[in-house]
Amino acid sequence: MIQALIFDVDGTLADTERDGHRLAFNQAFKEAGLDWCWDAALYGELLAITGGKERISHYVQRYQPTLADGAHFTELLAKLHQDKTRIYTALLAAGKIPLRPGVKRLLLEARAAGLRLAIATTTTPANVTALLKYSLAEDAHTWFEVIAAGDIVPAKKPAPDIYLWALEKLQLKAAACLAFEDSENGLKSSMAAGLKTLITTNSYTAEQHFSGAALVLSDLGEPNSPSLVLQGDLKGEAYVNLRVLMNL
Ligand code: XBP
Ligand code: MG
Repeated sequence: MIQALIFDVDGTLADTERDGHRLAFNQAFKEAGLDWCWDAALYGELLAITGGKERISHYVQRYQPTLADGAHFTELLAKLHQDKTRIYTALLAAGKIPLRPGVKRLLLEARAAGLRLAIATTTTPANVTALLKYSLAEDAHTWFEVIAAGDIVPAKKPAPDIYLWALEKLQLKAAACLAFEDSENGLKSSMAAGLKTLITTNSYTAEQHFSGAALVLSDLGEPNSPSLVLQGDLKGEAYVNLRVLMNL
């Protein structure tokens, strides 16, 4: 019997990457006087590296190698990421990043049915609380019993660490939970933690491989705009509701 739902954040709760995180990275680079500009295509490549700090390091190693071994790179990296997080949370506070279809509806249904909620994400904790507060509800961070985010685990997705940490805090076995993800890195992480996983894709992940996922959909859907099934079977339902989850 499913007792808890564990949600990824970026790409799953909201489509945050192309028009959110990416713009914040670029603005932080500009404020630092760097002429780095991650266009949508390059950012799609860089998303293979999870974690903003790790992503910047990867970019520097690949495209700005002379900077990579500079003595001050560590400080520069920390400052760039702090600035980026400030800029990104301001974007969220301005209400610029809406939730994806069906997310609020399913969360409310799950809460009404007494299901426990958790988050397992690579992103920085401040980004999670800001997204929940400004795009879901003022007190929405209290809806989630566990918010497993960012650097609290040594290895980011696709490693299972962040999901194992969330399961530990929930004191639940993987079989009692369902994971919601958007990317191949995320699916690898949740499956390595033993979790049945529902995927909703987006423009950056639509072409990725999701073998092993319980369902792959365009989104969670709404009564007036059904989910598109890309892999698996909604068993006659038009969008993801609790019946769908219990039948997985
Ligand atoms: C997505 C990520 C994060 C974000 C950027 O996390 O990999 O790194 O792209 O956020 P998930 P930070 O899909 O697991 O939610 O800069 O705070 O890392
Ligand atoms: Mg994601």
